[in-house]
Amino acid sequence: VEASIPEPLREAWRKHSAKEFTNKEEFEKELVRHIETTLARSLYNCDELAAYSGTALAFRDRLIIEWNKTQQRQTFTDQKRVYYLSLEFLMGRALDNAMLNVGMKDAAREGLRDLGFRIEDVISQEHDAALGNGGLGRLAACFLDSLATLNYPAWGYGLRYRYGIFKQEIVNGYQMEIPDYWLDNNPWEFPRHEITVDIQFYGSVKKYQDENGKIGHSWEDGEIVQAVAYDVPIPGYGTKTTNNLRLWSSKASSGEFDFQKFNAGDYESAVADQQNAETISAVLYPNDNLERGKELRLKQQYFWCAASLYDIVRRFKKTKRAWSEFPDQVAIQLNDTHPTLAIVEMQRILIDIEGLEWDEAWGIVTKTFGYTNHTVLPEALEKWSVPLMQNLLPRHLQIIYDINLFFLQSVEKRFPNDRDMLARVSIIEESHPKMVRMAYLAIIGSHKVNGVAELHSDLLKTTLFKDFVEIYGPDRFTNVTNGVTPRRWLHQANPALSSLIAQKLGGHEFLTDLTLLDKLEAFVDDKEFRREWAEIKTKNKLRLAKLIKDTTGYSVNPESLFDVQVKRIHEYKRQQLNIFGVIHRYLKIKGMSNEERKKVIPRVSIFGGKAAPGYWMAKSIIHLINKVAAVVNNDTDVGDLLKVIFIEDYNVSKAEIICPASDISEHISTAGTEGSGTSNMKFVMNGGLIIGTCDGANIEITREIGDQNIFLFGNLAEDVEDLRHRHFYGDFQLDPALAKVFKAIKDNMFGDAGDFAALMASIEEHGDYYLVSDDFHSYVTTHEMVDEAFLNKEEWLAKSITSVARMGFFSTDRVINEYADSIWNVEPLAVKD
Ligand code: 6GP
Repeated sequence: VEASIPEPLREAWRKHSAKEFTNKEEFEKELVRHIETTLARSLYNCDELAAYSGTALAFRDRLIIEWNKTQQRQTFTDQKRVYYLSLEFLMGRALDNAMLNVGMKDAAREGLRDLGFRIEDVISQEHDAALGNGGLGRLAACFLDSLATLNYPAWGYGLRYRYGIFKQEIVNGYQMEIPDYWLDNNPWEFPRHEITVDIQFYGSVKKYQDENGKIGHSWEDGEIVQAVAYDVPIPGYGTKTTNNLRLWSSKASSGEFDFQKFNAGDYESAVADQQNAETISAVLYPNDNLERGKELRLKQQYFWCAASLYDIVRRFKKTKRAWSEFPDQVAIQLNDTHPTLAIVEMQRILIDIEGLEWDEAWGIVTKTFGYTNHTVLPEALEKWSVPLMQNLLPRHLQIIYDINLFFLQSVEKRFPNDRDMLARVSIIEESHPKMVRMAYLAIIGSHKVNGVAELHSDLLKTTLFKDFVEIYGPDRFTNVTNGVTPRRWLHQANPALSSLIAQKLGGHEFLTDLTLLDKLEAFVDDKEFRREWAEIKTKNKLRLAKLIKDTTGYSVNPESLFDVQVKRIHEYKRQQLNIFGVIHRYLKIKGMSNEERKKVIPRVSIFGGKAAPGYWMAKSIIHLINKVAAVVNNDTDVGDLLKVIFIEDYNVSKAEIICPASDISEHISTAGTEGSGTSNMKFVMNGGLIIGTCDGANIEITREIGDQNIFLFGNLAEDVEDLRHRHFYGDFQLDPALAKVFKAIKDNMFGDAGDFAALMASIEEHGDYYLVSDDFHSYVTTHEMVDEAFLNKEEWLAKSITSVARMGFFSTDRVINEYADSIWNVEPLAVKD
């Protein structure tokens, strides 16, 4: 408040206060001004990149004006805010989204055209903001869009990685990882060099007695690293609300440490310290659904949690409210267990710094936090070694032990003499070394725990967190089925479809109330509508065919059935099942007579996705796909009947081209392994059908769109354990059709079979954990049904339209409203003009 301009002088300010451009003319003026002054370029020196930067800066001005007003409004009304803590925000590009959300894309298109630029070329200059791995990070990005669109007072908190997820190149069929330095020409962030927090690591804990004889703990010495805030404005669609995503960047503290070294003439080591500090926010860990327990990762987690909490607490303290009101003002959502240390840090702030008693503090903490689990895969569940934590965060480890002690005492009371139960639910796993089970800590420190689809949430309650359901009762555990934002995944990715729908429904209201799509069903039998629907799909397939040509050199026929599987490469997601299916198809075609070949539905099998750099099995799956592509695509005997494409460097902006272009997409994880899946929703929303297992949100998609509109196959989740058990005891027979596929691979049809030996052995010899063989027959016969159905164009179109009409449930607007009602207890803040 002390920095504000005195009231009598504010008139001068208001007279010149920044104004938004509101039409093409004003946009052009801003564009040219930014290019000439901010960028120091001229009309003789303005390429597409400069046009992009100028356009982005003009829109950034608009966003930041509304950002300022939104923040003032939220501070003034001072109602409860939501803080979404996520180590990943997979945002993709910002410009197109900003133009559509503020509703000025047409003005920009015309303004750019006046200067000789095509808006599509300008938009594609932008580097993706890829601060995430896959589903979990993209979900966070969709949430931010919905939070702003629905006018919730909400902040995202994350890390400002200098390197996002690596860029993938395919060299001789192998994945290579290239660092993704993305911060040059990034106009979307505002550095806040004045907003810094000192974060402590290492050191030791001293116990002391204050003047009243009360015991306290102080965390002393160690290293200090500074967190600097970078703010990214998040515009809502069709609203003035512009929320904030605050990303922390690490740098050496300017405190005594360095000065001592400088003064001692130790310049080099002072600079080395600085570099050391900067490594904390240097790089995103490239693992999806896999944890590696690296110390630097734990440092990232604490650094980001501590900085964010300091910020949240500072904002709360300005209101001068009693601590007991904290949970009425603040809801903090933990995106997976990555931010679980925030629970411990909050308890530390309250007891060590603010002087509250343990019980009162713990009551505040548990009312504040909610925890979302995204996976049941054991290899993804975080555990941190006790010695590592002891060294890095000595006071936090003590607090964790205390939390555990009080928790186990309460369990003991409820379940006397059940030692097994105590061992099972203890936050500390009694292994060598001992480990801190972060999911258990997150459950104990939160008032709500949710899974991300019905089946997933049920599995959490009946398997992973079963004991905790007994201890706390079922009410702490809930489900919030995922969604996607229709603004990016329908309107932005598929403008033609969005405008056809708007034409039929009389406007774009469906973009903020997706249930309105159901009105489309009335037009299913409308011949002209179907024709337009089909034409849009064809154009989208042509757009993808061009991307394929430009990036792989292969030509594909847009009349073919486009069959797409794009997502992180993981054994549980079973791209291996898909590529074995493709080989099966290839062998079948090779064995056909010319007459038989005439009946084959031409198909393009499209893959995309990154493997974690250390995940060998996933990398060999990518290798196999590329080897199969090289053989099949060059086999003139097969021609257009089958093409295999691996699109390298799958990312958000490629997804925007791929999703609208599929006829069918594959969501074929082993039943019970996929939390939800969200690309399944994107594909269906764009009129693609899906082939999938009864897993994750596929089940709820089926319920909504009807089982005649989806191709389901494979074993059910309830049978998986039994099958695995049987395999383990030797009861396993390789599916005969799959055996032929393996034979072809072993005969070196796709290059050196040795390269794929481990992949085949995992199925033939090592128990087929992901049930590839068990599901193979049902998978290939279901694909035959897909071919059959595709023959009947009219039926297919009816399925496509009906499915889109019934996808209203899968908007993140519905998701966010559910979190707001059942977990956060927050209200939107109405915006008046
Ligand atoms: C993913 C799940 O695998 C996916 O099924 C879900 O749709 C998505 O989260 C969003 O909820 N999980 C991750 O990406 C992950 O790394 C630790 O989980």
